[in-house]
Amino acid sequence: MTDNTTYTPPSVWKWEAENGGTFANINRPIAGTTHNKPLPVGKHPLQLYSLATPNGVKVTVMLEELLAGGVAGAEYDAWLIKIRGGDQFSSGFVEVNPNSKIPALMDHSTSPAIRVFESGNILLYLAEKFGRLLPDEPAKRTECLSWLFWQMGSAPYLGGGFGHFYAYAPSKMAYPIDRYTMETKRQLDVLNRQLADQSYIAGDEYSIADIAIWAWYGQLALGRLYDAAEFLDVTSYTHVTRWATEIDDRSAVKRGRMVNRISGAPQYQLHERHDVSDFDTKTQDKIS
Ligand SMILES: N[C@@H](CCC(=O)N[C@@H](CS)C(=O)NCC(=O)O)C(=O)O
Repeated sequence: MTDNTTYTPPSVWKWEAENGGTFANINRPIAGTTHNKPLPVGKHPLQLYSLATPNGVKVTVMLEELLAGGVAGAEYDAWLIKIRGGDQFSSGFVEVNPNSKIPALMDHSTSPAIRVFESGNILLYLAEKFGRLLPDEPAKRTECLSWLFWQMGSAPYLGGGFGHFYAYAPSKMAYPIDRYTMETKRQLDVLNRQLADQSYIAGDEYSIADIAIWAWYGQLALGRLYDAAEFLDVTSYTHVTRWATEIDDRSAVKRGRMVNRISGAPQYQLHERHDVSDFDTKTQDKIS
């Protein structure tokens, strides 16, 4: 295996604003704000600032699951953050998440309001706040959290590694694609073995571990990420496919996937969600 370009790193790396590839225009080696703009605040206690990427979908699925389970306190406003336009670098967004990544949540039901960032922590925060989707019993709770943290540690190899080099890099390079394909397939095999003789990731109960892992690996198995289903032979992971399909059929998951979505079929794009009726009246097919 050879690559046709080689690179000798300089003694000190310097930022060249455009390094090529998708997202090159928003990648920066510095943190902080690029412009002053406060975030909007709606009528509900929970204010979500997000986009329907896998990390964003985790939170909207969680909120829709809570609402479907009768938790009225989980009503939320979901505001759209267009990351390709740099909304994550506004002063308002950086106040909620100094890391400038979606999703970010404000809980205004407390005084002072609480900011929550990192999708895994948002799931944990909501699960603890409302006493749902996280088992109480210590062994089961720890198993669930082990898998939640597994997802947070593993998905960067799938998204930032495999997805970046397979789908977004300006040219296809064998070395990183092989490296991250190997790891992605290993991760799918970890999940496949885990799901071989139990219904859900952390046992027999649907939990935040399923929500987090489904958003990445479930959607990968369903052929929705990076146009890579055939390349990764995702259907060979039969237990993952069974589990992914079952979760995909949940009505809260169908709703959660629509929130803050700005691509795909217009009837499944709900750019902002401020009320449950928005699913019927404010999708892009109805308002554009
Ligand atoms: N570990 C973070 C990752 C969040 C993340 O990577 N968000 C991406 C979209 S999926 C983002 O906001 N990217 C914007 C940027 O990199 O500037 C989480 O799980 O919340």
